[in-house]
Amino acid sequence: MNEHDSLLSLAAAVSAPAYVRHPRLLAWVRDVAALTRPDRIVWCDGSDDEYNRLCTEMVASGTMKRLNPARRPNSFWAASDPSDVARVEDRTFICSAREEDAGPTNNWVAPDEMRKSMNALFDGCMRGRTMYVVPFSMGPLGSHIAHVGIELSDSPYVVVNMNLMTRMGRAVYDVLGGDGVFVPCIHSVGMPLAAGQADVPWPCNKDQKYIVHYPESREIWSYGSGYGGNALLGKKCFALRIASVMGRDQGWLAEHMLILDVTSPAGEKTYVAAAFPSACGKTNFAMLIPPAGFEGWQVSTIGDDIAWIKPHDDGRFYAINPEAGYFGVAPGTSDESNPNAMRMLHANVIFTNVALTDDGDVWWEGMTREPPAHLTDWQGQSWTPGCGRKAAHPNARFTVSSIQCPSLDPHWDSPDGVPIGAFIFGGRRSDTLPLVVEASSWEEGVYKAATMGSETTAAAAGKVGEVRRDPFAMLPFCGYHVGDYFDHWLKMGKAVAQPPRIFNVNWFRTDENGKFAWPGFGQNMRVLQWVVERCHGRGHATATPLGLEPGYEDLNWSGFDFPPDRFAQVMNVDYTLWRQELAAHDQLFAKLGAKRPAALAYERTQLGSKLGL
Ligand code: TSX
Ligand code: MN
Repeated sequence: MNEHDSLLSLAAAVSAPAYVRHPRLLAWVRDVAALTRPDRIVWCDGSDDEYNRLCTEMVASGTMKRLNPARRPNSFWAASDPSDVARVEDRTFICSAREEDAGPTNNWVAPDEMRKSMNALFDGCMRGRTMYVVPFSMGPLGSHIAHVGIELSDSPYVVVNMNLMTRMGRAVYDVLGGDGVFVPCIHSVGMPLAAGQADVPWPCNKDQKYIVHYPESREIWSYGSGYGGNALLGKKCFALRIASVMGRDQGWLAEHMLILDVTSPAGEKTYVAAAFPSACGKTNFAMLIPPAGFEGWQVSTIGDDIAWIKPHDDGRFYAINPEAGYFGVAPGTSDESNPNAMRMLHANVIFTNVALTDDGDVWWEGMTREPPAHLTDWQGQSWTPGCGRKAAHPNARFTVSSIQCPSLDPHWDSPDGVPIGAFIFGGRRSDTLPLVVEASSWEEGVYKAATMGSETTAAAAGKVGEVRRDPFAMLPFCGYHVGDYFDHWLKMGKAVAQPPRIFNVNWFRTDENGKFAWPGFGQNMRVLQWVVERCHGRGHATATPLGLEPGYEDLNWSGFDFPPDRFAQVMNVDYTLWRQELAAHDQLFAKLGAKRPAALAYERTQLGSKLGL
């Protein structure tokens, strides 16, 4: 057989459309189908017809409900199995050849051993189901910063979510051509159907879940869950865990960061990338609306979760948002916390694990001050305000395409990316960290990002108020040894002539009564303006032991009454607390052993002596 004929017979064997001309991809699909035994293979083209057809099928099968078109046009409600409501960090594995390359923050299993387990689990696991072939680009199609993935999944819910969250569809095959590189992503809900066996609304495997990454061969295998980051493999698995390894090897950064633009009244644009741990309101910050006193200022959104950042010839870093949609936490989202998000959710949304109103709309805790008098909760039970249960699951989500975001930046889809002026690292700390501080050097900024932490809230596991270290907000997402990751960041500061300035922020300082001392939300614009001014060599700062800080007069208080003594409170540094804080840093670095970069050991010594501790 000649090459053309063998391509045709390979394509015929897996019923591929003629526009797929990639022998390695076809052979991989054939091999996965031979292992998992789906009843049929469907090649997804990303069209609206396909999206509508799959949603209609899922309504018929009971996986989704169509919301009242008068209230929430073209939108759907899905409820997961109660055992499948979040990412499963203890079931997430980095299977590098050497255990040392996974490091102390990841679960590791030897790749050979894991492949044996995966081959056994995936053997026949798609029986009775359809295997969808989902081509997607993380980043603008054909961008030099973007990368392609193909997800094979037996979940139609995954397909429609990938349609909203990524650049998904037929055009990806044009980018791939006959031998382009793609990250193979295999996903199964892990619940094969015997002949005649009825399906359930949310198939998953209650007993076995595995989220497996092979960093050297850049493959993802996910089993047993249909939810979020466990199943939409372009997001945390590819765009963070696998991409962080690609970035280490190729000289770029894959980060858990939002990207926003600040445009001044004079039209000066400054792009900012910011990392926050969970429960800090990242999506709210990405869609911030400047408050009274900031007439003529504009904040626009490039992304709310992930940034891929590359050094550029002009001496700056350029960043893209690899995603094309938002998979956001619904509870807490309201006209007060995030009006842009509420407008974005008016139509064309998939809601998962929120409550249903009696007139076929959605509701979640924090959406309105007064809850409706009656709801159907996320588990389908009748709900009234006094019943003692939450109506929506705390990790309930919306899935929506970026193009619906009212504050979307005009350059959000630019293949070149946007030039980054500042990095911001945030945390949730009731004390210890001031409202804002600028690092005096790249190395000092890396030290602070490496040691950042967040106090746990009711939504997270563990004791409330406990500080959990979350370096760069990447703890669950770094695909290699976190000590090597710090080292990579130190090196990247030298990859560009003008590295961005690095800032730390903390919106969550409390007063003597335990109440939030900073109003947050839109008022964070005052901090953001100071950050932007500093990036342009303007704006005043004073050197302190923790870094460069604004004085009261250095922030713009126009349109807002916030007296100097309250500002002093949110900027206050308590040296007694810092003794404990430094001890906690030392504990963190002790876990790195020989992988602790010398530059960070130096920064620790400097900080201790500046604080006199
Ligand atoms: O998202 C938040 N941001 C960033 C907004 C751009 N949240 C919500 C966090 C949970 C996801 C915040 N919560 C922020 C914040 O800046 N600050 C706070 C704390 C806070 C909560 C309520 C008030 C004030 C501060 N309310 C009143 O002062 C009335
Ligand atoms: Mn995230």
